[in-house]
Amino acid sequence: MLTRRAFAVGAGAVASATLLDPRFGHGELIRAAARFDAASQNNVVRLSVSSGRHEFYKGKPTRTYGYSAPILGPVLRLRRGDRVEMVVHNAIHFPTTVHWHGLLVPGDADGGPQQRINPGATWRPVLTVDQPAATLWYHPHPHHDTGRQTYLGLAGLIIVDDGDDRGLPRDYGVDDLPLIIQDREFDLDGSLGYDPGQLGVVYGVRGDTVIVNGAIRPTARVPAGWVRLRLLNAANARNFELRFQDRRTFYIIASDGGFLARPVPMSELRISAAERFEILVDFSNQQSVVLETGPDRVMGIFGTISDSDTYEYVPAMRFEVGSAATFGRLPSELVDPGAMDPSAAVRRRQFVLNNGVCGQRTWMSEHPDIPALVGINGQVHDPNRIDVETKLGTSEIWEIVSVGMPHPFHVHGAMFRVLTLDGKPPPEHLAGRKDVVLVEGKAELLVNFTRPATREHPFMYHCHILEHEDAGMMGQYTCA
Ligand SMILES: [Cu+2]
Repeated sequence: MLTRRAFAVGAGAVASATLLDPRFGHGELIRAAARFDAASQNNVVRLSVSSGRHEFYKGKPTRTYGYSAPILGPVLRLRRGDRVEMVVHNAIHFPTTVHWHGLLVPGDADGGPQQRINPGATWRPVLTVDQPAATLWYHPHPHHDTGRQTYLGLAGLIIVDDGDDRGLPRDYGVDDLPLIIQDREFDLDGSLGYDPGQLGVVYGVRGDTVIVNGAIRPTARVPAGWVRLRLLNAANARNFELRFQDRRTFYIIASDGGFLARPVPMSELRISAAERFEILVDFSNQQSVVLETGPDRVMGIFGTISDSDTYEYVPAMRFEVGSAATFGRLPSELVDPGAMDPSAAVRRRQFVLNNGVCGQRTWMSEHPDIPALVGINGQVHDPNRIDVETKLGTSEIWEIVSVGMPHPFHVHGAMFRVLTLDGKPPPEHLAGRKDVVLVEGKAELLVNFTRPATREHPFMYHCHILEHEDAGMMGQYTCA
């Protein structure tokens, strides 16, 4: 019988995380991933947006933000079919919002910039969970302050469980591990500050240190069998290029919106800002292995990840393998994604994502401190302007064009399928249901509108480089 035990071991897993190298900080791998099982709390989940202190480097605590934690937040497990009341209290000194990224809920529950939670206030949306199993996340979305609040620690994972585990690993904290991957730049005293500067606004804020679940180069102990990793890129801007140091093959089983048609073998995976992938990794050879990331290739010299400005790969974390195998089988099929039918689209729209590099046309940013030059279709975000009106229950083809540099494009309140990337069909691991995609040149997306949004509470679409979003590379749409 399947029991809650599968999701009840998060706390115990803290002890299993160990240190790779004391110079590189703590190995508190699972600390940030304590889990709230909504159903076990009568589907009332309380989150406190709070400030705290966290030691990325031992003995050098720094100011951070977290959801009911010093940094990051609990993994929220929600069950399909449930109605979950979220009770979100803002205990920091700045207005915030909480956006349920990838969760298909109406605009008035989505947590966009309109759902401002002032300091001391509490927001109580009720979320009706009705979508296939998927790995989603939550993060702040306030006007002009999303980059800073996320950088200082606000992000957490959501697991939607639809009751069919498809025989996949699901022993949370043991063979089913969430990995929230980010990059940060620390001062010499181990402190974390957020100061985008002009370069950070143009290219997005990047750091030379990879953190996983809020820890620098942590270690996870895993059983000698197949292990499921739920990867989230929660960086402000960086695309990670992930591979195992021994170049082993792993299998992508799910992307943003849920399972792929079948496991897709790969040995290197690019994961863009806000994207999620679930992968299966075989540890049955019992060899310890390092997960590493390369430079952000699409960013040229601005994409290096090590402090020596090289194009080398750097370690993100390490896996140590125990002896007990738990799960021993790779499924051949996962889910039928259904056919894509672009001919059903009721209209086509184009969105040109501009930023001011490479001699592009410039205009004033909405951001008071930033003379930056970003927008969509020549306009910076205006909260009083509805950019697009869609019809509930229809599909549209959205053509996204990146100018100046590649942009990860995200749509709230809807899932899409990628029809083409630069005129070609997408690779298999990008062919499932998604809510964010890195657009290097041009992409065509078939967007399916299934949730309503009013003029008072519209859905957003935007670049998920948070400094671009804060500076106005964002629009909003209604759905009725
Ligand atoms: Cu962008």
